[in-house]
Amino acid sequence: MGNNGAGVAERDAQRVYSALDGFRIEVPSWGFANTGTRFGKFIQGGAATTIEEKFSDAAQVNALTGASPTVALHVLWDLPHGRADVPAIQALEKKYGMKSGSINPNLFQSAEYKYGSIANPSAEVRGMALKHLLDSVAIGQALGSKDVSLWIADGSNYPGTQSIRKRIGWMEEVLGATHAALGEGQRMLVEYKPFEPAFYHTDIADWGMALELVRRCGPKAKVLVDTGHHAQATNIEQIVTWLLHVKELGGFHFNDRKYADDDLTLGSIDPYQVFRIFHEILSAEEKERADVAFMIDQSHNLKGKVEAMVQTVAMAQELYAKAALIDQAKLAELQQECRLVEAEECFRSSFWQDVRPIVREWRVARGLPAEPLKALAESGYVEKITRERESRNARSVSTYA
Ligand code: AOS
Ligand code: ZN
Ligand code: ZN
Ligand code: ZN
Repeated sequence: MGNNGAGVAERDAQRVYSALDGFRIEVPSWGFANTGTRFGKFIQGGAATTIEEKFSDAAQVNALTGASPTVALHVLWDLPHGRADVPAIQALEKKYGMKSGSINPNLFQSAEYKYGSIANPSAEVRGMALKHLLDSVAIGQALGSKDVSLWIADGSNYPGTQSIRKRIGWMEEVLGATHAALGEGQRMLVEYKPFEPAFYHTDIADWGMALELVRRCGPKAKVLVDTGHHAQATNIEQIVTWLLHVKELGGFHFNDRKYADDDLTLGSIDPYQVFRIFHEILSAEEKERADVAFMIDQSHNLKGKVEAMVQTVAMAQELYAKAALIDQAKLAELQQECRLVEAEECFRSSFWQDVRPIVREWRVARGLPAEPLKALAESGYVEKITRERESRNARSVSTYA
């Protein structure tokens, strides 16, 4: 019995170690910047206002968790001069020991995009959107980053005001031309979202539309699942399983939500859902899951930016470790024999197992702090950046007043 217990503990530790050794999750540059809601922006003394500060914060998260060596960049906010900024970004990569991750074009902020970007009725505006996409592809190429990650905010607010059908054709054209420009090893990820900013129809509203578009584009286009971009009660892990099955899952934007696209901390509302998604990924074939990019897309307007990001990565590691504990062979057998209650117990007992001791051991074994959040507090990093950045952030408050 005692031996058996030790054997189980050993097996669990092995599963967790190998899962966490391979676990990477990208942090978003915009997650360190001042953000708010449509009602206003709350300025934080320690928020990053320059690309260097974002790299510094991301590097801090990586140093504490060992899981986030890449930072997602936003073309307009981080590379306002486009390709000309590439050498500066490369210098920051070197200085902070980080790599540029996904490149995120911005097709939603310019006044020209009022009626859409790649689905705008105006050929001129669509041309402008395409040019921005091609610039983004070139930036990705120059930085050696793999993914150009597209979120298309296009849509309309009232029935009958736009031709949904024509807009499909326009999107196909622009996305096809973007795909054609992708270099060796580059991909484009297409994100869907049911509403917001558009409230009647969004041009890429769900995974069916995204899947059809990426299939028409070609092999380098894949679907991106943002966990906050579904109608309530949607079975997200089922969508994930389908996308894995048809080999079109490119990656994730992880976050949690209570109501809509709330962009809250991963697992803060429904950790069981994250566990279920991780389970589907871990039970897929190695080659199916190899190319799935994990990214965080969160916006913390009340929590401290760096603390929230460390908390998120640590949470992701714990939930991934829990999913890795599932006895896949045993579960398959129980499912096959339709032993329902036993199958459910096998599944959920891994969710309820406290993996924190093993994860802590893994962190120490890999030369990382046992408690990333505690280590952050002890490091004084947040106080230091707040001192350094406070006055600049205070000035940005006055521009909002
Ligand atoms: C918007 O709702 C999407 O989730 C975007 O992925 C994301 O917030 C954006 O790409 C940041 O530019
Ligand atoms: Zn997103
Ligand atoms: Zn989201
Ligand atoms: Zn979103």
